[in-house]
Formats: sequence, structure tokens, C-alpha cells
Amino acid sequence: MSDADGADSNDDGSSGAFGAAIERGEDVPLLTGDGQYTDDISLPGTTHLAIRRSDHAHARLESVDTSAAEAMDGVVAVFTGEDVVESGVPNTIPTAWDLPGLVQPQYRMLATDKVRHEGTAVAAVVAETPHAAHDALERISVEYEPLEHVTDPVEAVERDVPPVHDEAEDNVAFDFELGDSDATDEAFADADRVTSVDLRQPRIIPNAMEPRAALADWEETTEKLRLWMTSQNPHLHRMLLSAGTLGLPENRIQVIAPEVGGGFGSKIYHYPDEAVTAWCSMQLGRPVKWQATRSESYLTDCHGRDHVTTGEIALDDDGTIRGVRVETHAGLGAQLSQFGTATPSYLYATILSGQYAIPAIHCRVVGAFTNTTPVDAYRGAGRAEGIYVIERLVDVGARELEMDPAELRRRNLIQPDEFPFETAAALVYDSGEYERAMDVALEHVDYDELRERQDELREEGRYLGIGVANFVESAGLSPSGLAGDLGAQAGGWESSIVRFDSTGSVTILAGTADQGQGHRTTYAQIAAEELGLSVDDIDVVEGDTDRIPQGMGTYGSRSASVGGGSIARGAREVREKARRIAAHQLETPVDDLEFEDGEFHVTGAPDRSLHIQTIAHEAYLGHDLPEGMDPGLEETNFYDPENFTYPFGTHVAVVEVEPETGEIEIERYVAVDDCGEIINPMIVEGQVHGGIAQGIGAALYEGAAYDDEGHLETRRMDEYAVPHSTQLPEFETDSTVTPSPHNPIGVKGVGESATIAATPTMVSAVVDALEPFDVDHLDMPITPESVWRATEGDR
Ligand code: MCN
Repeated sequence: MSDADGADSNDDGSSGAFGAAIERGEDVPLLTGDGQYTDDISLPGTTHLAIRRSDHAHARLESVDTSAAEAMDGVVAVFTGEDVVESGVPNTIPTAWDLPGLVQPQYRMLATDKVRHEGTAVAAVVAETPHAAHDALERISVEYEPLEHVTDPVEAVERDVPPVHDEAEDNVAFDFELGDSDATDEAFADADRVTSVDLRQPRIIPNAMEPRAALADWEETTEKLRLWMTSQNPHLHRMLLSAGTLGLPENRIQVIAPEVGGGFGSKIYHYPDEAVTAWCSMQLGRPVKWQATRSESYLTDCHGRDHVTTGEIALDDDGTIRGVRVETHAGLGAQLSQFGTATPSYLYATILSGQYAIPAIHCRVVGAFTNTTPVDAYRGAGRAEGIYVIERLVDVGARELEMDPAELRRRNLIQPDEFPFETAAALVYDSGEYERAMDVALEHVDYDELRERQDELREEGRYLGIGVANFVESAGLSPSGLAGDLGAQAGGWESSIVRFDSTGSVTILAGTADQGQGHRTTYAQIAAEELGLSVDDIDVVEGDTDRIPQGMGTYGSRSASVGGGSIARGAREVREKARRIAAHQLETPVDDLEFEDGEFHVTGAPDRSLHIQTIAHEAYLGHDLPEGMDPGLEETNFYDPENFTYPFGTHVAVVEVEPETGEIEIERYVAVDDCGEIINPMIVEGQVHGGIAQGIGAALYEGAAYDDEGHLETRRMDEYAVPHSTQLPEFETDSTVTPSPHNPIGVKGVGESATIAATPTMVSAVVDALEPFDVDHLDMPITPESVWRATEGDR
């Protein structure tokens, strides 16, 4: 393990837990039905909330008549936006990321003046049963004055349409630039060739297994709100709910995230629905539960992507990339979600250098309001969109130069001795051995031989495609000062407590919040390694703001590096306190003690030893501690890393495309990922598998569609295509290990890597297969129909 963080590394105390493919301890309760999700929790007297949503994309709200609904059996109360306003709570759903010149319109719990996208919350019914609440929704009479709507981000700013918000007449929420435009112009003027691609990255809808849910319990006597919810970041939810929305201090709110069945970004955000659940409980003094239906999730969970982009690349004839210029219209939806501003700006434009040493980059992003569901970070957020652009540009550049696309990539890779590497897009990459990972991936498929086979098959009228994509991503946004400089209303740190109890077992209280990533296993591995224990000695607790003092949550592939980094630091501090107790009791200088398998022993006298679990007992007895030392054995750690981590890798897909039918068969998919030191290879492989599936989903299947009325057409599982396991090949995974030099355990994130890599890889493969048809690019999702249409001209 690397150790560049000041604390001593676990030099001789290695338990072997770090790096082992240990099975996920959390899976037994989850697979046997013992896992407790929000909807499984019931309190005496629980009522049920259903939300009436607008079926108009854009309309003035004329009136909301709730009388018939109120009169129904089992209905406890019906509330409108006016009721929320009258209650006097702050009633804002705040954005958490400011940008220069950002237009920040009001965002209320329930609409009062206009509805701005289909699905806008208009009224709330609380009833004794879920069925009574849903039945009553039908009896609310809402009158609208329909307004012209717009769903496309380019049309929103270029066509003469009524603004989504009066504050932004042209529907522009922000106009963002990054990079040096003069230097980029010069690079383009000097380059031998310039080529470009117009592309769309369609709207993606997250498909977590568990739809969002909340259970709120306002206790009148203590004036305390307990809120169970499907949260990726309970402390952030507590913060956003407290001041901006409900007007409560944080210590009056407890947010609990029990088991959460997947998030992929969609459960980061502070939506009106959970806030309304809490507010209703405060009004009624009774527990209130809201469980989204699947269609409600499609309509209201933040969508991802929605970019329309023109990218240009300037190249010399020898393949040197001289510059990249990108202009994007990013759809933000009807309201600003918390990180909806950061995702298409800082998280996107900064990664446009990819793995390449590109001297000049300029990117402009126009963030546009549209009459659609808000858009925010979806797995890969910003980085996925950026890597897609640069990888597509490299592919079209290779076509322009008639050069092998892998060769063009290779010629521009940042070399290992150039790290830390400052890109022209404002990031400083920590470490990387890009060519090594690329070589491993290409060797797996025997690239040169594969190209020969491709030529042979073309002779036979068969179309094999080989897609290669390199990616790097910025995971674990930090340090906090930088986040603040860029406009974030949250920090990049993470916090944890490592606590021995008097029986020698350990509890880790972590500020992150798992939704399936396996934190309970990997965090136990980190602590076991540092403390010389077995993972069975360690319990991991996440997702409760009353038990865990602080935290930032799980998103942006930050938990292993920032959360795990904090745990490692805390465990090292605990170990050092234990060492001082051991030295005192063994009557030996601290420096004379060695640590192995949890045992401190005097150098050269192994029989004079004390186990760290015995010391824990002593620490809580407090009878015989060094002079001035406080009893107990626990540490609270806040870790604010000095930089992001930059995972990377190369993915290769081999497909065969049948132009007559448009069918795409994936023959092989090889993923070589480098996420630094690997805590648990089995979990990392699982993350890579899931990520590839989602990337292939985006490339070949997924995409939200709106009809001419601005209604979401893809609002059910049989209307929104995600790949089935039978449509996916066996994934072949491999890894290289390039530790992050500044992270205490040398890890980099992995949770989003494969999603980022898989989309350009798949598109590259299909387009490569269609080279004989002069197809340079196809937009996602590449369906059999789009393949058939693209090749039709040749029939
Ligand atoms: N890990 C490891 N070795 C490393 C890096 C990570 O063993 N070098 C382990 C970690 O300890 C953790 C897992 O891999 O158990 C993912 O770690 P990390 O990359 O830090 O990502 P996070 O835990 O912060 O998870 C967030 C990331 C994101 S942003 C999305 S979106 C996503 C993803 O994880 N959503 C998921 N993976 C998901 N997996 C599941 N099952 N469900 C989701 O909703």
C-alpha cells in the first residue's frame, strides 16, 4: 500500500484483508429478504401520501379544487401549493452549485403559478391507505391554461418560444466557457487538418431497482423530524431540507437512509416529493409515507445527459492532436437540480483532454431550460459526456487521416513521466500509465490479427467492427476549497469514526451511503488491514445523521478514495493511540514496538506483547493509561483530499453488424481498468460489469423520448429499453494498478469508470463496422433501425 498522507502505513501489521476478493457480507440479508428498505418501515398510525402531477408540459395553473378528494373515505388531508406557502416555511428546493451569471428561478415544493414539465407536483393527498390516496388523486380538479412548450435544448434558446421561467427570457440558465479560446483558434489555424462531428447524447433515465421513497415522522413534543428516505447522501439532504425548505435547524432533523436499492445518481438530489412528505407530517403530526410508482420515477427522477454538441479536432498529418473545440447545448430540464449546473460545465468541459496531451482546448456550454424533467448527474456524469466527445473526435480524426484509430490514440497519450499532468482543460491528473492499460486491452483481443480478420470478412460481405476507447475520469471531487471556488455549496471532504468497543470489536461510522456498492465489505477490509484484525471483527454503519455526525455521501465515485481514505486515517490514529498504551503497559519506548496481526510486541522479544483488542479493553477501563491520556479508543476523522483521483483504462468491443436487418451482435467486450490499489477485486469487477451494462444500454438501447405535446413517451419498463442479460456478452475484465500518489491508501474510484468507457467503445465498434458504408458517426442509441437507415443508401 502506498503511504503519502503523513500517517504511518501499516508496515508490518498487514492482515491481508486489503486486496482480497472477500464475498460481500451485506448480500446475505439482502438476498434472504432481511434487508430493510424505506417502504418496509412502518410506524404506528402511518398515513400515505400520493402526489397529483401535472399532465401538461407547460401551463399556467388556473385553479386546483380539492373538495371532492377531501370528501373521500380514508382521505386525511389534501394540500396545494398555496397551503405550503401559507404555512410560512421557506419552501425552496435550493440548487447546490452556483455558476457565474447563473439564473436561479424559484423552485417550490408544490407548484403555485405554472407547471413547467409533465410530472410537476401540483397537490398532495394524505390518506389512511396508499390506495385511498391514489384514488383521491383522480378527484382533484385542476384547471390549466396550456402554454407552448419546448423540450429540445437547442430549440429552447434558438426558437421563439415562451420562456420556461420569466427570469430567463431566452431560456439560457448559464453560458459557460472553459479553456483558452485564442490558443485554440491558433492551434486550429496552424494544424494540417480540421475535422468535426455533430452529436447528440440523449436523455437517459436512471433505473434503480427501488423507486424513491420517504417516511416522515414529525414528533410534536420534541419538535423533531425523523425522515427515512432513499438517499445517497443523508447529511446533504438534512442540510438542504433544513434551512432552505423546512426552516428547521439541522439538529431537529434526522435523515436515515436504510437499505437503498440502487441510485446511479438519481437519489443524490433534494426533490420536492420527499420534502412534501416531511412537510405533510409536520402539518398533521402523523407519520406520512410516500412511495413513488415506477412511472412516477421515470417522470420525476432526474434524467441524465441531454447534450447537443459540435466537436472539432485539429490534427497534424502525423497524428498529433493540436487542439479541440467543443460547443454544447445542455438541457437542464424545467428546474435547476442541485448539481444540474455543475454536471454539464465543470464535470464535462474539464475532462475533454481525455488521456491525451492536447495543447489547446476550448469548450462553451449553453445550459438551457426546457419543459422537461430536471437533468442532473447520472452515472459518469459530465465525464461520460466529455469522454464520449473526445473519443468520437479521435475516431473521426483517424478516419480523416486514414490512420488506425488505436494508433492515433497511442501517438497522443500522456506518458507516465509527465505526471502530475496539467491539461489544457484545467485539471491536474494525479498518475497514469495509459499505454500499459491500452496494450493489455489490445493484447486481449489480439488487435492486429482482429483487423486482418475484419478485412477478410469484409471480402465475404460481413461487417465486423472493432471499437477502442480510452478513458480517464475525475473521481472524488476535492479539495473543498476548490469546490467552493467553483461554486459548490458543499465540501469535497469525507468523515468517519473508527471506534473500538471494550470487547475489542470495531464499529466504523461512515458519512458515505451505500446503494449497492459494497461499502460494508470494503470499508471493513480497509480497517482490518490497518488494525491487523479480521473483517468479521468490524461493523460498518452508514446512512443515519443521528448516529454519524457528518458526511458528504456517495456519488462521483468518491467513497473508496475519500471515505476509505478517511477510515484509513482514522484507523491509523487509533492504532497509534493503542501503540502508546501498549508501550506504557509493556514499559518500553513506543518506537520499540512492532505491530503484526493486531499484536504489539517488543522488538526482539515477541513474548512481550499486547493485542490491540486487549488494549481496547484497557482503554475503556482507563485504569492504567499513559500520563495525561484520555480513556477510550476511537477517532473521528475528516479527510479533505488534495485532488481528485483519476481512474483510467481502455475498453475494446468487437461487434458484427448485419446491414440488412440492422442487428448488432456483440462478439466480445474487453475492459481494462486502472483504479489504483484495489481493495476488493470481486467488488471492483462487479462495478465494472454493472458499468459496462449501463454504457452499452446508453449506446444501443436507452433514451427518453418526448412526444409533440411534451409528454414523456418512455415512462414504463416496457417503453424504456435497458439491456437484458441475454443481450450482453460475457465481459472480459482485467486491470492494471497505478496508485494515486496522494491518497492514503493509493486507491482511485471505479464506480463510474465502465459506464464512461462503454458508450464510446460501443459506438466506435458499430461505426467501425459500417466504415464501408461511409458512416462516420451514428447517434445513440444506435438501434437496428438507425443502422438500417444509415446503410440504406447502399442497397
Ligand atoms: N473499490 C475497491 N477498490 C478501488 C475502488 C473502489 O474495492 N480501488 C470499491 C469500493 O470500496 C466500493 C466500490 O468499489 O465498494 C465503488 O467504489 P467507488 O468507486 O468509490 O464508488 P462509490 O462507492 O462512491 O459509489 C458511487 C458510484 C457511482 S457515482 C454510481 S452512479 C454508482 C456506482 O458507484 N451507482 C451504483 N455503482 C453502483 N453500484 C450499485 N450497485 N448501485 C448503484 O446505484
